[in-house]
Amino acid sequence: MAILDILEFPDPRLRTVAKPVATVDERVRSMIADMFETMYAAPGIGLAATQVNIHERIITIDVSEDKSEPLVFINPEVEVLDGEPETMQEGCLSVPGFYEDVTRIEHCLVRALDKDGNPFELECRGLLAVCIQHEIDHLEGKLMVDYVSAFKRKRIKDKLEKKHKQEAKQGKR
Ligand code: QAP
Ligand code: CO
Repeated sequence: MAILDILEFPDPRLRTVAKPVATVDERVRSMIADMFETMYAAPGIGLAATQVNIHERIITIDVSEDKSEPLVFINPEVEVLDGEPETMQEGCLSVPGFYEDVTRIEHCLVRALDKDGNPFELECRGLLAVCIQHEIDHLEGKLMVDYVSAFKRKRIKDKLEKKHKQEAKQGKR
């Protein structure tokens, strides 16, 4: 297992549209193990493969209090169930230090493959529903910052670019 580097906004690689996983094999399961290790170490509640520069449709999530409920979604499809939009403050490991209001439907049905390649369905509400939609956005090259004003997005970009320059100077990147 390994902790992978997480790409940070405005890295253009975060805009890649991920490809479906053709076969769920040991190669895929090994990437999933690395994604969980990376997500738990961060610590985060959700990670899309795109964020660790793997452009395949894989998501790891654990929204439990004690990090005891790992969920894997391969080739996920989401169907919005209720028309009830909810606004929640979201964070993102690829946009560290920033939390922004995003409005999403908080009840959805997800269809995906599990780590053995078997199809399953999961009805999601609340934080899990929000998180899965946030992570599926990553697989489409879409980011939380795309939901805020251009002015705010520019400010976030400038601040993160400044941080990246400082880290480069200190040999961290
Ligand atoms: C996505 O995000 C999410 O800024 C998962 O400095 C978050 O795990 C969906 C994190 C909230 C819905 C609601 C963010 C860690 C983790 C940071 C995360 C940071 C350290 C974010
Ligand atoms: Co994110």
